[in-house]
Amino acid sequence: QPIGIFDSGVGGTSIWKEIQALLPQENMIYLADSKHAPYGPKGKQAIIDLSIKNTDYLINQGCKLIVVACNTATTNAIEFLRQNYKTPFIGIEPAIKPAALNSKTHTIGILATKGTLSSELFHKTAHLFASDSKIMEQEGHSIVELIEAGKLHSEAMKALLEEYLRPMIDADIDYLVLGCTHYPYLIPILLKLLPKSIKIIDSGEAVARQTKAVLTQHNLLNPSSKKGKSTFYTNANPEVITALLGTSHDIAYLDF
Ligand code: DGN
Repeated sequence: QPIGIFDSGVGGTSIWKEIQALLPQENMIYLADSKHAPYGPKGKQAIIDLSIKNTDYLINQGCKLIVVACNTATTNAIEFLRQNYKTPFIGIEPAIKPAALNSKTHTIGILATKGTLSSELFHKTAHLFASDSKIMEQEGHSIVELIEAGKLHSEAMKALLEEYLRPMIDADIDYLVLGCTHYPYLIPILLKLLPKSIKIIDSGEAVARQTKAVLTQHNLLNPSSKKGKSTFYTNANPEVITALLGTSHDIAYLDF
């Protein structure tokens, strides 16, 4: 039985990478709902409806666990999904807690989508774990769209990031939290734009560890010692995923 992963686009493949590295024997099916990306501006009910559609597809493929590899869908829909399906769900939230715990300047930056930054769950987490820190929030307006259009390494992206990072650098943040699963692909660009004193963190590894823990707890780990197989389905141009992951993967167009 495979692990199912979905995102409002190609960004969740950054989470797939982490799970694959930790659990190489697992089979996985990745669903990139690029056609409806970004989910952020759609509102809660629409995000729940899309999450149901993605979940039903993955469950029909026999998935034993679903990873909601999207901060926006997690904050808006995971509660509903957990209440309405028997399958275990893993979600992703911005790594505010480790950033705030380790910050020396007590000032951290977060780059995330509007849907995540305006959510109740984000505010709760920020209040709980970062009440001693100043949080510089920046909405990553247009970043997801550029990545979905295959323009990760473009001048437009660099210019946007420079604009978004400037106030954070000026405010002396020492941690930058990447609160969207598309953003780990920005790391090589960010490293060139940020002073060395600023560390970048995301939640990918934590999600992989949590996936392993929940599979173990439910006795669902694949006992095979053979390398698992991953299949990627996208309802947009498959080339965008190929550009991120390379040509050695099974990536197909699916109309959903
Ligand atoms: N990868 C999604 C996330 O982590 O929030 C993209 C957000 C979106 O759909 N706007």
